[in-house]
Amino acid sequence: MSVIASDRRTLVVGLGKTGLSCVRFLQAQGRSVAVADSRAEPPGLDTLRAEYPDVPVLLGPFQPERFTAYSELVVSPGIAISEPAIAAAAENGARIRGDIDLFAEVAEAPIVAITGSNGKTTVTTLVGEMARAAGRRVEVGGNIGTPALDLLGRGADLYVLELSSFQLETTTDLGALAATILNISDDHMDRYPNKMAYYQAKQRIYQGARHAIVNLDDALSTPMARDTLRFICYGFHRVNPETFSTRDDDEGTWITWGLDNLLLTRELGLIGHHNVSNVMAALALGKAAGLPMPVMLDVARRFRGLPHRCEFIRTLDGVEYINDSKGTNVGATVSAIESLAPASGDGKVVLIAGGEGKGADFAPLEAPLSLHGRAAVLIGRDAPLLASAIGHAVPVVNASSLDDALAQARRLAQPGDRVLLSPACASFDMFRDYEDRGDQFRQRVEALS
Ligand code: UMA
Repeated sequence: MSVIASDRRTLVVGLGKTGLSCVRFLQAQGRSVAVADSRAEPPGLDTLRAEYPDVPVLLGPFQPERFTAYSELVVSPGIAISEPAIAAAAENGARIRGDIDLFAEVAEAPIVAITGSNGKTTVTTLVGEMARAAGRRVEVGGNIGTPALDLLGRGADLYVLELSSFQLETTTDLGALAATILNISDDHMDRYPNKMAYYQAKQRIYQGARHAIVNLDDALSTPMARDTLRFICYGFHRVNPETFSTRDDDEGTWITWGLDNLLLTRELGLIGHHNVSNVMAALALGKAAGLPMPVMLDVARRFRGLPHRCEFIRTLDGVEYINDSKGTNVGATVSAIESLAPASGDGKVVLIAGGEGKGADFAPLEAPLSLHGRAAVLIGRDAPLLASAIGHAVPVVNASSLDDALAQARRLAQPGDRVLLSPACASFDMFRDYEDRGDQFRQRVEALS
């Protein structure tokens, strides 16, 4: 079929949450759509058939000759645009778009847009809470869960979107009121040919933005093209005008704006060095969105973070118990140990780790554990691999269950220490998923007496 014959037809590629939201949006606009998914039974199939029985569905391996029949492809984030059938359609003149691109075109309110390799869910949630506390009609979504197009029509006066590099690949001229790349480290290297391609995808968040929120501690956070962007910066120990930063004095470490002290980091409901950075980012985004500082600070004090991400559970016998079950890879666990250690003064970390290591190299855990570790309690299938990687850094004990691990960790910890569940592994050998692992840990810690 020629491009001319199919001129106004759109193919929605992917039938997950995003694909469904795109079909609903395009149908409401009276556009003619078809859907393709490479799986035989994609998750949104039953809903689509019930809601839109007339929408054609192409299932099974993508075929370039079928894709070239469409003038526009709206591609879900789980599918790379380098996919041959998508590349063939593009070659044939089709416009390749994504749900965020469609959203930006019709959004009824300013957008605060957040990406980054780590911390984006925390910052997105925090900015959303700040806006809500300030009385704004805020809608929060994107990669965080609710597809952006499903946020339309709810009377929002502000959108806060978490965006993945996958979503940004297909986004042009987002036009955010405030945008940020929190940080960049290797992630999704199975999808990108190199780190540069991942970085370039993330940089698209700044296209058409009014304010760029720049992390001075990560050069890759800075926009490549500056245009008319206004910068609001943040970073540790860089007291400057128009900058959120930190300063130490006799009372402790302050978060500052320009020369003003705003709040002490120990007042924060979140724990860990990385979360001080996340709070500064949220304050900067909120400032760009016109949120009142006292309200934002109040929320920063109350916000206790998200479950399973360096989540503080309780203090018992002078020992703090932390659930970082989301630490499913070595990098996340290294960061949790490093981030939690400075706040614990003379205290050390008793690490509970182990599970399915997914073939990872555990060696990077050795250095932070040598510095900050009291001991490690190992669980799960790959406990022996972990033991050989970290056995020289800290005393290591094995545990047969989570109960056993907690009992041993409690015995090993000293007042001022932190017991940290951050497994560096997937959970599937012992638990349903990381949430189940974290929930079980939390329940057991809460039951300790
Ligand atoms: N898939 C196929 N064939 C297809 C279409 C999809 O095999 O034809 C596979 C993809 O490879 C992927 C899965 O199906 O493994 C889901 O892909 P999708 O694009 O249909 O996913 P959605 O259900 O639309 O969910 C997406 C985001 N998923 C991904 O980016 C993989 C969700 O982020 C997001 O919450 C949702 O849109 C709403 O915006 C999840 C995620 O894992 C949480 N994100 C990654 C991350 O945070 O690291 C980027």
